[in-house]
Amino acid sequence: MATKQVTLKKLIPPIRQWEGPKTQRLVRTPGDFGLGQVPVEMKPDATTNVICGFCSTGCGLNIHMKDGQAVSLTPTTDYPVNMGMACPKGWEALTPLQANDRATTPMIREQRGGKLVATDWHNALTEFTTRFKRVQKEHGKESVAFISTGQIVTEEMAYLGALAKFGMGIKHGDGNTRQCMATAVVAYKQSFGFDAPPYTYQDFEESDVIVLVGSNLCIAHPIMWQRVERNQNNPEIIVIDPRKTETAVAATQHYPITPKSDLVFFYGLAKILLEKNYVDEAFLEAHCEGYQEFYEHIQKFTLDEVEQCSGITPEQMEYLAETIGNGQRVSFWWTMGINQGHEAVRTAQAIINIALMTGNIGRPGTGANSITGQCNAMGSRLFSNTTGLLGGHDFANAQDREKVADILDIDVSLIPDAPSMAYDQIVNGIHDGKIKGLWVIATNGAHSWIHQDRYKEAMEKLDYLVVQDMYTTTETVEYADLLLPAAGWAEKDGTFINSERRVGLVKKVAKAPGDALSDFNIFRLITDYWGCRDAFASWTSPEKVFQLLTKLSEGQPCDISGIKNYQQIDAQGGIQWPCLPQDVAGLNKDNQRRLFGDGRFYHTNQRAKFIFADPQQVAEPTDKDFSMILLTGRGSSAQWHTQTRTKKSAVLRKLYPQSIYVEIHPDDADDLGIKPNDLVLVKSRRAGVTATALVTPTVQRGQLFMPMHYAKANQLTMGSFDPYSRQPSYKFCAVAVMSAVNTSPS
Ligand SMILES: Nc1nc2c(c(=O)[nH]1)N[C@H]1C(S)=C(S)[C@@H](COP(=O)(O)OP(=O)(O)OC[C@H]3O[C@@H](n4cnc5c(=O)[nH]c(N)nc54)[C@H](O)[C@@H]3O)O[C@H]1N2
Ligand SMILES: Nc1nc2c(c(=O)[nH]1)N[C@H]1C(S)=C(S)[C@@H](COP(=O)(O)OP(=O)(O)OC[C@H]3O[C@@H](n4cnc5c(=O)[nH]c(N)nc54)[C@H](O)[C@@H]3O)O[C@H]1N2
Ligand code: SF4
Ligand SMILES: [Mo]
Repeated sequence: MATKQVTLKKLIPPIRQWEGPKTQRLVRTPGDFGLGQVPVEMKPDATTNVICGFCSTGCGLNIHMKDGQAVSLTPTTDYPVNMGMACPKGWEALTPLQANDRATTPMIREQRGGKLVATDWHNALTEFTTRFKRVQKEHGKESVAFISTGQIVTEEMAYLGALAKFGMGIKHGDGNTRQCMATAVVAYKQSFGFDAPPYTYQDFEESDVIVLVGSNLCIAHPIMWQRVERNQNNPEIIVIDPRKTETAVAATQHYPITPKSDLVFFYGLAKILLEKNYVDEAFLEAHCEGYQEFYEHIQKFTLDEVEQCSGITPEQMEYLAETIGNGQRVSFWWTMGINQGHEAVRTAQAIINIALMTGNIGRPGTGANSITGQCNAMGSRLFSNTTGLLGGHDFANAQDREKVADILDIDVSLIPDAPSMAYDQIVNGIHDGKIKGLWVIATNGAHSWIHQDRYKEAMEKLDYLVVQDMYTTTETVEYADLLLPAAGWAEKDGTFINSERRVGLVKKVAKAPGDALSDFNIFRLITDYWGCRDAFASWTSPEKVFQLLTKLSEGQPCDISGIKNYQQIDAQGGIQWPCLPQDVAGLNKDNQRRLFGDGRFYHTNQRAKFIFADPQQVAEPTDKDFSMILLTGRGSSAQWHTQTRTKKSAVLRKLYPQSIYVEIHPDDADDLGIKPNDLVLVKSRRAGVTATALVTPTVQRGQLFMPMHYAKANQLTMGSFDPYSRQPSYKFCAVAVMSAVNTSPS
């Protein structure tokens, strides 16, 4: 093993006090994991299909190898997701692997404020173990937590969640999927009885009416948008979004609603659908419950009230209702404009209710469809062992705990009997002194978490912070006491689950640089150093873990026990869940599956529930000092989140502005004396950020839009959360804007 030995200053407590394995060859070493080797079974000049590691669309990419190294890629033509298409990020996916800020060796910060210095894996993992164990000893086991991700393979996130909770005695762990999908998870569980997005992408092509709510598909899911474009039914495409986004421009109807008026809007819509007799009584009768109560609830949402609240006129609402009511196959899709709100779960359910009452579910071209975000958000929802127990199980359910303990061959007492604290509660826990140690894996919270300064203060308060990432320069790494260098996408094996529930394969086609290891192998090493190898005896390779996960899924709605190995997934072009053994024979005929074709939902009475509530005010309404609404979200198809990967590509960098900008309506700009490209100061109650003004009517008067890809955007946002999903409300806070022509950019 190549090691850069550094003289470690007195690390407290000294390494010899560590209570881990005591044998001579203590543990497996990175060399045991084939560090830097390409898989033996891959021919050195082969072309092989892997799933893209950016968004949840899950496109297939053909990787072309030369001398055992990935040299280029092209979108896979016969993959049922993308059919030969890819967006700019996909085309450039190999480039970020070559960046010169890749973490190539573990790094330790000997003192706060000092530099990270290179060390070897043995020192790093001894430190990891000693420090976290010490925190647990001094402050209780629950004082160490982890924050994970929707961007590593399912096998890795399952290993992480299991290792942390069953091996290290960590009770609290959450992921960046909290920022993203938590609302859809809770909405589906309550309405359908399980977290089950019902659609297949073919539905984009089979609808005659497509309703996109708070979703900028052209930018955020460009290849899903391509699927819409392939629709031969000349569909009505309806966009409900405060901004005239790229998607809204391409739509046939755009309803520019006032931000966060969705709940009133959809209740009002439900009322006119009812009045116009567009209700599918037979479906309600056979497959739903709670409709009568819902019927009474929506009576108070008159069209006048809808107009007052959302800005959409009664005539527009009638037209929308008629389009939906007359549609034969209407599909409803939502993303972050809904999930990231103060009453997000009830809003998502308001969309679900409309699909149910019009009978638009379970048939081709229909559905109440939450689009996921990250490449493996769906994997993390089912298998990360954070909010839910492995395999879509429930920590609080004794039978579920028994089942999981039995399959994993561990003592059931190792499984916590309650779900973990949510991300925001972990951050609060740090502020309150309850959480003292944090392990962050494949997420960059110091850029992406809401109310950033408060997050950064929390990082400073920790006794010990470990960050596991591909790069040395992320905003979160700046706070790390220890950096564990991770291999990235295409440098390791495993599976992702995409938005339409398709399990797809990721393969090692490139060597990770230096001593970087796959997250999977890092977890294996930690298993040894922590001293809990017995509980993980069968967790020896990603494929073995995958097989464990298929067993864990048995009997669940997400049952994938029909999938026996990776080769089957590869041969099939991905496999959607559920996939029971008896489904396998039919797979070749139709590689598309949607849920609820039989009208049976996952509640014990098999009925879908109507769930609703009275609308609530946003946490921070505008006032005279902060009179404008700040919206945030995706800026371009070439930028990915906190940009640790996409900014490494010269090609992608040409496709978006390099410095932070804010969209402002021309009339507001006029009133404020702001000209295009002027510097402006955007102020919220939390911070002031200088940005370039992009004067454009894509935003409405009184509203601003700032892309999340620039680190400062989240200095402005306010920590408000949906009460059920605890997902942050990134898409609303009150700000003021003023010219800052004479100030230099911040
Ligand atoms: N290029 C690119 N693609 C990505 C990502 C990326 O970073 N870059 N990230 C991926 C991830 S993880 C995710 S979660 C998805 C996100 O995908 P999207 O949700 O489509 O993207 P956003 O831009 O965050 O938000 C969508 C829209 O919500 C609107 N909106 C704001 N407030 C409201 C409101 O109150 N009501 C309604 N109806 N709409 C509102 C915004 O104007 C915005 O146009 O994208 C994925 N794809
Ligand atoms: N204002 C505002 N903020 C937002 C949003 C918004 O709309 N507005 N959207 C939110 C949403 S939906 C999301 S999903 C989050 C995303 O927020 P983050 O998860 O913080 O964003 P990423 O940049 O994707 O961070 C992923 C990190 O993992 C690292 N990484 C990549 N691959 C690997 C790997 O294989 N192993 C390891 N160990 N590390 C790896 C990357 O280098 C990067 O540092 O942002 C949220 N923040
Ligand atoms: S649409 Fe998403 S999955 Fe497809 S190539 Fe682009 S980033 Fe990758
Ligand atoms: Mo997301």
